[in-house]
Amino acid sequence: MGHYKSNLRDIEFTLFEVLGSGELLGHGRYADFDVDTARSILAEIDRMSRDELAEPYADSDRNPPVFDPEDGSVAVSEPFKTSYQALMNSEVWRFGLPEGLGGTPLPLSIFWGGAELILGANAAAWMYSSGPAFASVIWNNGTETQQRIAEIMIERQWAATMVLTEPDAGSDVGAGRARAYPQDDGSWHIEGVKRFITSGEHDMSENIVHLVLARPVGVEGAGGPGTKGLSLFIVPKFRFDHVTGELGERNGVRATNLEKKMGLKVSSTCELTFGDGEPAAGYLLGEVHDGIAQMFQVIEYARMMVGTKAIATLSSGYLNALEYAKERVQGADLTRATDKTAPRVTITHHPDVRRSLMTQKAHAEGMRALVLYTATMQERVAEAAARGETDEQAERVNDLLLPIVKGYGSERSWVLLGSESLQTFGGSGFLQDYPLEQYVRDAKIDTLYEGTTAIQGQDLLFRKIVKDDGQAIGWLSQQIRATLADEAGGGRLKVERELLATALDDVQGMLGTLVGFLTSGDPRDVYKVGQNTTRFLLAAGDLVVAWLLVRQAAVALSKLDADDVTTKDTAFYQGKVAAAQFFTRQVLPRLTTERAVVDGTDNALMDLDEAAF
Ligand code: ST9
Ligand code: FAD
Repeated sequence: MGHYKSNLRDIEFTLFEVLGSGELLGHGRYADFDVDTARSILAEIDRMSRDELAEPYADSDRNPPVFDPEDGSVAVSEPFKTSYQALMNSEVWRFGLPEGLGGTPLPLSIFWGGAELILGANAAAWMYSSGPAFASVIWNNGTETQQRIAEIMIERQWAATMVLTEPDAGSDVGAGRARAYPQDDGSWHIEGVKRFITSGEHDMSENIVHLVLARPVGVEGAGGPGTKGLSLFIVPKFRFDHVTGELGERNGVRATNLEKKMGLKVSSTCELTFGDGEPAAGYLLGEVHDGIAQMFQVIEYARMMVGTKAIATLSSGYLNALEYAKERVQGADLTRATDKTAPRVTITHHPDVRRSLMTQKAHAEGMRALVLYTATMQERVAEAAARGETDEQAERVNDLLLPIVKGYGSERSWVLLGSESLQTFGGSGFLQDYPLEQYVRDAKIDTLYEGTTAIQGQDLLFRKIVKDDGQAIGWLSQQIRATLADEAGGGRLKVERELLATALDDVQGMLGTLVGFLTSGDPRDVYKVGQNTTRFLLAAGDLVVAWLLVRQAAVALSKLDADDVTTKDTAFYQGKVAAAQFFTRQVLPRLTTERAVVDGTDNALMDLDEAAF
């Protein structure tokens, strides 16, 4: 059995029984699909994920890619290559592409449901296989010639990367020093050193296309300070004929280091040096100097992906822990703890293990709902675009939720994987006999790349709430209030609704306090905000997850009321109700304390001499 334990039942429940993802199917762009087709696609992705994709998970951790400093090459292990090739051959990547580029339309909520399965089984394979997705960014933003490059990338299955970070420019992308020099033939020469580049070098595709942020030199109206002065360049590893795709000479971009990492080892993380003694030719994307906005199209997708990866890992961690707990016999039932002759029981009988398991279940399933709900916003945006319209509200709500998916999703997942999922195994969890220790190592990165949690917290508060004039969060609060007023589930969810109402008040109270600091007129009060952005991000995440769990519980209760519910479904739906009850009763009350902390914030921390730390 592979390491990966998927939860297709919960994905399908959330998509088709709660979010109504099936309603888009059977007409318009999705005339060829019905819910059964969608279910069979997910079932096939599930099978592939548990089999071919999960297969080399441990092996590729123990046998990570090997760097040859002589020629800057990176060799990936054979078992991983087989898995990667299975993913490429499955062509699931077509579901994410524009139709003009050979894409197969699929509602985005179903797409992200499938993505969870792949990311949970082998996230690195998904990352290496992102060439087609990157091609779609070139397709959407590029000139006609560059659109042909996008087609070539698909035809020849080229890999691709996103290249922002430099030794002195991590969170602060605008501090980047890489330069771009215009050439007479319309191309550019890139010079500089980038670091931490995922899939920056490997031997699984004949070419790698780097999307590189660099500052143009000597160009009027471009190349100023900060992120706005950055432009986005297409820089291939090998030059190529832009019509036929035939490879030409090696371009001057080389891997000059391969990082040795705590986890996610099979994903190569490279230092890339551009233009050191040989020109690194690049092409300005779309012939416009709009680099940071173009790169954020990639970043938004990647933040969704990272949050989904984290949550998928927690879900599999939980299901592994559950299986272990059902079999591990240790100790007597607590009611007979003093009776030394009492029969020994499986650890699922111990209240503390049950607390731990339900903590994992409620978070994993609630955060899955968060991912899929966010995807329905992206779906609305895409559907409107297909009609030649814009759905501004869905755009805003998606923007609001992305830092929660990424920031909250990764923080909660990584912490719970260590503190609860691994812990359930006792000392065995610390061993490589089980996947948990690798899950913990592989999931830690999710709080770091694509913007650290601190950056997600600031993004949420300053950009997605304050700059948005509170429009998206106002709309979301109304949705939560609608659930509070709703009778679904009847009196059986009365307590849960009351707890949810208190949590909503707490989060709104926190926000009110933070906005008060911002508008106090004292410039130093922004420090009080800065001390609380991560706290607020996590509180907002708890609130949204609780809301979605209560909605799920209401659906589950109505299903339980039906006459024809099977035994298996009864257990499933009871589990959904239990998760909502647990989360609202055991997690939400903490928000009242968090609110008190926010309200009581002063600047003592900022006044403290650094020497006192
Ligand atoms: C990394 C990769 O870590 C790790 C995993 C790699 C996996 C690879 C596989 C991924 C597959 C991807 C495939 C692509 C598929 C795509 C398909 C799509 C169809 N939202 O606030 P300002 C923009 S990579 C949108 O002043 P500062 C906006 O244009 C490294 N846009 O920022 C704005 O202008 P305006 C990741 C946003 O103070 C402009 O930026 N590194 C957003 O200059 C300036 O905004 C990081 O993530 C947003 N949320 O710079 C860096 N925010 O306001 C983290 C900004 O006029 N650091 N823009 O609209 C940050 O995010 C910083 O806050 C900062 C600050 C750099 C933005
Ligand atoms: P720093 O920015 O130096 O941050 C250090 C600490 O300070 C963090 O805790 C951070 O939260 C905090 N901090 C920094 N600034 C602020 C602030 N203004 N307010 C509050 N706190 C702050 N980059 C790419 O371009 N492409 C890739 O493909 C890619 N893949 C990666 C893969 C891996 C395995 C790793 C480790 C990194 C990757 N990165 C990639 C880089 C990644 O995005 C950065 O590491 C990340 O954005 C953080 O930058 P940094 O490491 O320089 O940390």
